[in-house]
Amino acid sequence: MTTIRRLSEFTGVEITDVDVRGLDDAGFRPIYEAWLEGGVAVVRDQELEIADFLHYSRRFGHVVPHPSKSTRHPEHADLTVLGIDKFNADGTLNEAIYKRGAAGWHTDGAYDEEPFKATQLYALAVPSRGGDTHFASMYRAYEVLPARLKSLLAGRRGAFTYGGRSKGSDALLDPADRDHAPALHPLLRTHEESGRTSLYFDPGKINFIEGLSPAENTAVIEELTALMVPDEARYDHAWRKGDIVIWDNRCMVHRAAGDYPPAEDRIHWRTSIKSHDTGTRVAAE
Ligand SMILES: O=C(O)CCC(=O)C(=O)O
Ligand SMILES: [Fe+2]
Repeated sequence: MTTIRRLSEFTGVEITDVDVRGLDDAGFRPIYEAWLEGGVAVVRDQELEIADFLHYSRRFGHVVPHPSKSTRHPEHADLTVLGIDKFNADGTLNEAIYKRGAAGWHTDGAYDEEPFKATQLYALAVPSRGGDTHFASMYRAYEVLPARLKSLLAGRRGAFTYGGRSKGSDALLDPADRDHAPALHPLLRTHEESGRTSLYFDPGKINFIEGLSPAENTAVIEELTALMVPDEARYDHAWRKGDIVIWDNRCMVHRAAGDYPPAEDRIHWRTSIKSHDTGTRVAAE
């Protein structure tokens, strides 16, 4: 009998006593509903082959190839492999691989007109210490946002690109896939399934907020970066081998801790999931 419990007040649910390979629609429904409610769902103790993981991922939406072609699985374009090829030919650590997702709080795919609905990871190898993934509810961020910022952001869109305002942060993209026009998204976002409002902000991908002067932009982006994650909105996930973790990019932010011993393996399969079958803009060559 599937067991579901909350992991923290605002973020995360844990699901145990289930084998996702054998789920029918009735068995999946409570998992999906708990995920919508908690924003992050952790399913423990799974033993999956690639086909099982892809099949289970497709229950949440359309699995699409991620624009970072260099880290796709060679036989399955829909699958990214995180944490392999971590060392360069000269033995130095490849920081873009090791620190992937660790530059700061972010939401996956904000650079796309249709950002990823969800991202799902499956843990194949877990280091002896460190390597957590941190999550935070942007519903909660919105709730406690100062009224001044709520009214400033209401009706405004942010302009997002893969590399944002800093140079070099698109190192995992092929050169031809860089420099796309920004995608515009409302900064206060209504979730299409829950109907709830969240903050939608990504400090590493935002370029500017519509209608603000350059000085106001810098000030507001810095202020949002500083306050977007209230302590109580967080859930830090300590990985166990066999965990499946899925997060809702529409209302959650996350980051990798990026702090595990580099000589150890930390390997995940990852799927990137959209609501609609549009593919990713930069991947649609
Ligand atoms: O490896 C992690 O903990 C998260 C990496 C990340 O940000 C992602 O896969 O989107
Ligand atoms: Fe990410």
